[in-house]
Amino acid sequence: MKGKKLISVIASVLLVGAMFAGCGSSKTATASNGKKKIVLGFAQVGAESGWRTAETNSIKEIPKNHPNITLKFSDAQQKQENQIKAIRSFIAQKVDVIAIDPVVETGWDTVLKEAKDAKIPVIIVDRSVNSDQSLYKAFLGSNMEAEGKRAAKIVIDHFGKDKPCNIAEIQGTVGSSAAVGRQKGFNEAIKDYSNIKIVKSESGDFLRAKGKEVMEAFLKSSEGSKINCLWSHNDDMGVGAIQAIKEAGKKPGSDIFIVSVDGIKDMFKLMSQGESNGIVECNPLLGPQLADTAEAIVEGKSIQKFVESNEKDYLQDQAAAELPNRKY
Ligand code: GYE
Repeated sequence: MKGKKLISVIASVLLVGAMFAGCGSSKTATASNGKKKIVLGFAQVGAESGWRTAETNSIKEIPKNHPNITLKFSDAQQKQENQIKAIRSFIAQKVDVIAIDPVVETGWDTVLKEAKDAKIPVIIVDRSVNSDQSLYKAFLGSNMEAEGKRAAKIVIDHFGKDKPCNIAEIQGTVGSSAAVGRQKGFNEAIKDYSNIKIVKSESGDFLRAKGKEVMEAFLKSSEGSKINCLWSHNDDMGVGAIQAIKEAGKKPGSDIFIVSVDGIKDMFKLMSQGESNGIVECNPLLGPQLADTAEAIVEGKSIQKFVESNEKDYLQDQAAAELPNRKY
């Protein structure tokens, strides 16, 4: 009896060992918090804006609150080829989950298929891809088109149906879902207002310095003197443009009505000083959601495919009260 029991114990130990051996190293172990150990590779866009820094910080916080998660972080400096390289290296390292914040919408099919073939689940974060939805497990982020519509509503509420509104648009990174979606949503919302026109439009690549340069050129152009509204796809470019407006001897927030997206402290500060008019918030604090989703996938739990962020809009008279609450 005793001998048989011992043999069956040894057999089950061997069996369990064999089962784990097939699962790859990090999946075998449990962390101090009792959860499965996960290696998460995150392919970040770059460090182009205050929003991006806030998102990076939020994601880098993950291992503090989830000791079972090890983060491998890569910064692509706004170049898709660098992101693809990072993803391939995560695949080679056999990470458990890959998260991608894709700089542009197109060109991901091949590398997403490579991850799928390697049986590594992918989560798309913040910006979307236009690849087949079967190539990733979930998308966490904002509805960019809705953000464009929300920005347009602030402009429409101010100018109405009669006041002439000549808009200078500073676009984000060309081909990024954030720029494509925001532009589409905004243009759709203003199309029935013949008084509201986009007179200038150019990309500032979501960068503060480029936003300033682009606005300087707009103001110097032949349409410069009629611009009375600025629609900036992000706050940083708006902050740069405000500088250019002041240097051109105009008053931002009154001579030129200003709306931008993100909700960074710097823009709230300017708005509380009367130098901007509306902020469409876009939530960069995606770390906690990303961690929960990665865990759920690894544990085989069912997850929501599209998780949209919760966001608000702010007008000038709300800026001072909101400023101390801003987390980024
Ligand atoms: O608005 C901008 C950043 O993808 C939502 O990227 C993000 C955008 C954000 O550079 O500031």
